[in-house]
Order: sequence, then C-alpha cells, then structure tokens
Amino acid sequence: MGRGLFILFEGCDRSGKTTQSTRLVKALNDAGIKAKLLKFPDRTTAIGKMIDGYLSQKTKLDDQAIHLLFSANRWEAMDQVRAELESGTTLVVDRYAFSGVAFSAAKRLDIKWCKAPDVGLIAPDRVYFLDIHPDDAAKRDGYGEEIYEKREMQIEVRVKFFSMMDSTWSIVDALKDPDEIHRQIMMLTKQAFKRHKESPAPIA
Ligand code: T5A
Ligand code: NA
Repeated sequence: MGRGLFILFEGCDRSGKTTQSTRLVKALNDAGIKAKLLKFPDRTTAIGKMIDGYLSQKTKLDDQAIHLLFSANRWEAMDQVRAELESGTTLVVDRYAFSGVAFSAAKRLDIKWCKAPDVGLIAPDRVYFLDIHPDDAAKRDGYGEEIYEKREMQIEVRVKFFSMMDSTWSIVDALKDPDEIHRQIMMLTKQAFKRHKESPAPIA
C-alpha cells in the first residue's frame, strides 16, 4: 500500500476551513479511503495551551515568541504525521506553516525570519486556499473574538498568502455555497490521488 496524501486547507479567518476540511475527511472515509483530520494550532498540547491563551487574549507574548510557539506546535506533531502518512492514511490539515508565516509577516516580522523555523516540516501534496475578502468574512458567525480578527490584519494576511502560492495550491472561492465548495474540493482531491497513483512521490 502506498503512502497517504498530505492535504492542507489555508485561508483567512472564518473562510470555512474547518467546515470544509471536516467534510472532506468524512467523504474520503465514506469512500473507503483512510483519512484523518489534523488542526493547527493544536490547542490540546502544553504548547497549544500557551497559544490558546494568546489567541483568546488572556495572556500576552511578544511577536517572535508566539511565532516560534506556533512552529513548535507543528514540530511536535511531525513524528505522528510521518507515521500516519507512511501507514497509508491521508491527512487533511486545517492550517499549517503558511498560516504561521502569513500572520507573523502581516505583523511586519521579516518574512525570511518567519519561514526559517518551519524549514524541514513535511511538505504538502496539495493546498486548498479558501479565498474570502475579510469584509465578507466579518459577516460570518463568531468573527472578532480572537486577536487577529481585525480588518487591516486580515487584508495583509491575505496578501502574504498570495505571495507564497505555487503550483501545489488551488484557489477556491469561499463565498460559494458550502455544497458547491465541497464538490470542487472533492474533484481536486480525486485529481491529486490520480496524479499520485500515476507518479508516486515520496514524503517530502
Ligand atoms: N495562526 C495559526 C497563526 O498566527 N500562526 C499559525 O502558525 C497558525 C497555525 C487561530 C488563529 O491562529 C492564527 C490564525 C488564526 O487567526 P484557528 O484555530 O484555525 O486559528 O481559527 P478558528 O477560529 O478555528 O478558525 P477560523 O476563524 O479560521 O474559521 P474557519 O475554520 O476558516 O471557518 P469555519 O469553517 O469555522 O466557518 C466560519 C463560519 O462561517 C460559516 C460557518 O458555518 C461558521 O459559522 N461558513 C459559511 N457561511 C457561508 N458560506 C460558506 N461557504 C461557509 N462556510 C463556513
Ligand atoms: Na477553524
């Protein structure tokens, strides 16, 4: 049996990443494909609890310190990620290192410095970018509760995401109906499995 695929969802806050990543895992499982959902930040670990305190504005941390904690929170999951992929499980990930870089660089930290701690993390096979203008995202439930959910910040984050895109990314219109977005993501995922079957690439 081959390895699983490593598929990421990225996007600005409230773009629908949790909704769509959850639906994708369920649809893959229903189709008999072994798949699991992961989420970063993983707020359940000791590092994740520090991140949660910062995001919910209970504690303060300087920009560099919180950036490194987000990266460490990914590194602490890497052994498990590798083992799952090798065992043939496809991992669908709700945010990853691109969020790490986009949010910190949007705060004017040097982008090269922001990328450095994540160098060597397992690279994705596909990235689905749920694209929404922050003004539209702000109309959705629950917006504005966490530290980064502010208009100027989100506009800058979106610019940073666009600056990092390459051929592994697909831009998905996040304003569409959730069912339509899900269908598009299923189509993209089927293509990714087909390509991987035709020319299998090792875990990068
Ligand atoms: N961060 C993260 C960093 O700074 N560095 C890092 O390294 C990482 C990994 C928390 C913050 O941390 C920052 C980025 C974030 O600011 P989080 O825990 O992923 O990151 O944030 P959450 O609050 O969990 O998630 P988001 O706010 O990003 O929301 P989602 O998951 O994009 O959106 P979702 O699916 O929860 O949907 C939001 C609302 O919209 C509705 C949903 O029902 C829900 O009410 N909705 C739709 N409505 C209309 N049409 C659609 N197509 C819809 N899809 C969903
Ligand atoms: Na989410």
